[in-house]
Amino acid sequence: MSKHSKGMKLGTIAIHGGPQPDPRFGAVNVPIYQSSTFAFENAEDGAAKFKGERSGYIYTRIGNPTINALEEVAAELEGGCCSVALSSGMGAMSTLCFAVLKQGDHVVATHSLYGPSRLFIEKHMSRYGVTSTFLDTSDVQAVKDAIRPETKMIYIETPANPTMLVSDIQALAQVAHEAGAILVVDNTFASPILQRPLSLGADIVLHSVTKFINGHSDVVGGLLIAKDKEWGKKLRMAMKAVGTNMDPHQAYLVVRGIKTLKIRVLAAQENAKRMARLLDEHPAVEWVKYPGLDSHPQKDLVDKQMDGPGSLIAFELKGGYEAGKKLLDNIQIPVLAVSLGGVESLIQHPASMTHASMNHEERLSAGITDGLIRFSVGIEDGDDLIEDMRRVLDMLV
Ligand code: LCS
Repeated sequence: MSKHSKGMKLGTIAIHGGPQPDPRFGAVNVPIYQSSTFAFENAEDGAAKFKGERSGYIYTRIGNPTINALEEVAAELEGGCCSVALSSGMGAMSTLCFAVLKQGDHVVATHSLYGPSRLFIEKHMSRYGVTSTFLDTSDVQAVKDAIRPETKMIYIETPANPTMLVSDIQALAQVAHEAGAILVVDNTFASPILQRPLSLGADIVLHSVTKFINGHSDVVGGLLIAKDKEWGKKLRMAMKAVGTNMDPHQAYLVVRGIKTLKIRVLAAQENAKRMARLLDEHPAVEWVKYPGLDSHPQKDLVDKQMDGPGSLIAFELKGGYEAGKKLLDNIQIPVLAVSLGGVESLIQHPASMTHASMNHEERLSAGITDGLIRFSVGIEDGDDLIEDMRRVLDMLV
């Protein structure tokens, strides 16, 4: 923790957190230590570092000063003890599973997860003897009922991709701990600016850094942040073993992106609030799910555990998928692309894109209807975004 961010609020930590300025020459921005390996002072020094008796860098898969700068600021933002930076959000997911699970274990998870995250647990971990139950984790009793003696992890996305389902972190942490399991929260949609799961009892937080944390749609990356040192060590050991580490250049860009995390998240949220109101009131729209609307099914919980509703909106048009296709093909400012949380607005169709790895039945039972459109509202001028959307919606009435 730098002396400039100690005990400070998130907007200050995002800018001054981690080992800044760089201790060697006082560089205000963390240098890119683009080196795969680090020289030992002598044979005894190398042996001591390998034994863990002396701190210092050995090899970039194990640790690197630029990557470490990102890990430190991320841990400070989420209020964790430590973190590991991974090559992608899916790298974080696989590292987590290798660190936590073994043959015979059981996982309870949100039914509406990012498609490949669900696929990883359901189809890949099952080959190693791990079983799983996917359900509506906003229903705490249903989660309790799904717990088995061998349940090791409750894994939730809240808000969930792409349904915006919100689950009660505090209640589920209690359910997990009573069962001798851990609660892991994918905090990608909220970012630490709007939600800090570790302070609500979660054990580990996962991020696709690709999204808000980096924020400029130019890096793919992941993070795992642990509440305590035990889990921090296990995650690092798994990362070393699986080889899912981040690259120093990637880490440098993410540290740079984090400096504007707060203003980006808040600016996008302001635009999203306006956009959700427009969609909610427009006759071409069948329904809207946005945590900032009173109609959101878990609105009270949103107000309790989040500092704001964020900038992701799910909606469906009255004309279903056919009308949705017209919207996607005619809207001008939002880019028709997967991913989310960048400075630019991104719009996509989950059933045929991000959640195509789930079958139709699985999608419907998770609330991912064929006509659902997911809109990640960016930080463009809000008037332009609203004007653009209104023009296309008016065409569809
Ligand atoms: N968790 C969530 C909530 C995600 O949305 C994603 C990616 C991941 C984990 C995996 O992260 P990655 O490996 O891509 O960095 N979500 C995407 C999406 O909704 N569209 O494209 C990617």
